Amino acid sequence: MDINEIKARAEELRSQILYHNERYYNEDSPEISDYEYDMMLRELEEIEKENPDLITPDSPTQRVGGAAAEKFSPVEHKVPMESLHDSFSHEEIRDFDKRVRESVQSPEYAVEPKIDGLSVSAEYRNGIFVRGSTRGDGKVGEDITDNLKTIKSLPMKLTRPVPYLEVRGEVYMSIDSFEQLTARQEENDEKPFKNPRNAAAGSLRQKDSKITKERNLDIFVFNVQQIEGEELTGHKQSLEFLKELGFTVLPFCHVCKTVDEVSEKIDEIGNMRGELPFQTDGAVIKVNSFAQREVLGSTSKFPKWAEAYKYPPEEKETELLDIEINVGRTGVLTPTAIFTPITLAGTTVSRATLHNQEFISEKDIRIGDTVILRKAGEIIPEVVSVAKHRENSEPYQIPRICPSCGSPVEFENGEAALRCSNTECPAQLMRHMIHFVSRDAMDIDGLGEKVLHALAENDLIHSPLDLYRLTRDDILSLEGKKDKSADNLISAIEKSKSNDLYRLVFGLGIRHIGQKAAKLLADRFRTLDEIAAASLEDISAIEGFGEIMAQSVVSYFSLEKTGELINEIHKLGLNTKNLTEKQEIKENPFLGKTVVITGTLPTYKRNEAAAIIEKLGGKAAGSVSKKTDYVLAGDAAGSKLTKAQQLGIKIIDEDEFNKMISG
Ligand code: 0OX
Repeated sequence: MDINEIKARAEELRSQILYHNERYYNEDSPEISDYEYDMMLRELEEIEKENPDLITPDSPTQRVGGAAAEKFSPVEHKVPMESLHDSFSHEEIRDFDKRVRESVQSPEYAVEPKIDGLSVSAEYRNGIFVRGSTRGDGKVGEDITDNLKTIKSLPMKLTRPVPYLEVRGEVYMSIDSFEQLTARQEENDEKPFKNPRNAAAGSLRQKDSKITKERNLDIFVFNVQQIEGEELTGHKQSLEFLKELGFTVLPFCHVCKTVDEVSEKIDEIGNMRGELPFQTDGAVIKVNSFAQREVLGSTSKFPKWAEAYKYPPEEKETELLDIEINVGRTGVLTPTAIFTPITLAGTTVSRATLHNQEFISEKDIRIGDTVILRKAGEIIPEVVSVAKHRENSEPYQIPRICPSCGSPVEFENGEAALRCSNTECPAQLMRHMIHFVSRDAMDIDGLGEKVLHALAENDLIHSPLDLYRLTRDDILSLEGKKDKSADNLISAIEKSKSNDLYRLVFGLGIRHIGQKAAKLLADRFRTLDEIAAASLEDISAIEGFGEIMAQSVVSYFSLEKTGELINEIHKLGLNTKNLTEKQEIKENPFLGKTVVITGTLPTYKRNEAAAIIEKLGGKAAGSVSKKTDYVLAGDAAGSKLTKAQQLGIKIIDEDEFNKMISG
């Protein structure tokens, strides 16, 4: 790869990792496995190691972990809750051992499973639990005392009144509890969590600890962070001490003298993983002696006396029984593999997405094949490859006819996806409605897939807006709907009319517009009508908006059908205004001004300068017009600068820009 390709790859990895961070940390809804995430992060770290000038301050490699969220009050960790450096091979464990032996003699290692949960701290005074907090970024976490009190395996009173003790442990949800929770959520038409870890995270971050209690969380305690009145000398000894005090400690911890023994124990734990009642994503290797840990110390991010070993995803063979084709919200046909159920990483799986025709053809996946599946310690299974074709099997082609409406399907603009050409396709409409009512969109309680299907089958709805025309009697006509649930549904639908604008914009299902982009549109234009009237230039100028996204918004709002839809939205009385007050911005030279940035600036990237302007209440626009207040020009500024000069617009360089923002 030449340097430009490397740079582009680093940028791509960075933006993908940031996207997946948001799904993982803030939405508890990851789209990829931890293993895939780790691999991306590692590739980026390697690129940055070899090309340090490509490191950006916002690179995900520069962060220590999930930042403390704002919902709970902050708790400062007197002893930092450090994270672990990851290894993916025995070779790397040997390197770790070599590094350790450079500083200490004859180290003993404790090898234990790495529980896939959330690290927390629990503090005790005179043997009584007084405070619990999340790890946060390792220095500051969130106060989750009430939520930790709901965990039965965490003692509220220790067997001895130790004057002060802070322990660290991993809160997790057992596979059993996770499966029960998923079943309950599906029953109630709620979106289930993707895996036990996310379920544990979502449950621990609840403001209402009654919900946390229902989720049945557990904890394994594995470290003494601080203690008064007791001398501890090693890890194994401290686990025994913790057990005596009434804690549930990690179920296995083997002390090893050699690195070969460490590798053996890592494999032993690895072989056990499938049978354990909780999820593990690796093993942790720790120097046992606390005195030796002191000598080894820490880097800026990790202790030098510990290392995580991440197992490669578990793989298993099964038979591909069929390929099911589903039609998505935008008409895309998605093939799903249906296979003989198998147990993978602790849960039973029988389906996996096959993405598109390209994926199927590249791997030459055929019905009847023996395929290799993996689950990367997660709940989302994937087909890795074909182990064996069935005799006389044929390459699989997705039918070129929509399975829902029989219309022809086409590849669109060189995309890998096949799309149904019928915009009125019932399957598309259904997926569109499911999206419209979903948690991130209009968030209508009690309106899940089952009810929507029943309403559609009874001809009561054909589009999302039909929901606002439903009567109590319509709902009562559905099987199993009683007075109370009909009233609840009607009031939930009514309530959604006053949702904030971004929910409606996201719910419209504009291609390439996720919730974040919908928020940006709502923040920038404030009303639905303003968004609909916005030009391509204005939309493209929003920080965080790419060309494809902006084009998609303009195309969507230029459709006659959309115009009719907006009229209906107004008639039905849905809120179309941004209800979130714009933050008061202090008086400054950019407040309310339109700025065009052109050319290469000495230190800022164009989008960085645009972000500063937007933050100060200005607008960064794409082209120069009479409405432009300033042009911020860098090197090789072309026609925009010329036009600005012709129009007599004030031109500033980066120095002046800096003075204006600071002054
Ligand atoms: C786990 C686990 C996590 C102590 C110092 C750095 C990491 N998830 O099971 N962390 C640690 O150790 C800390 N041990 C574990 N077993």
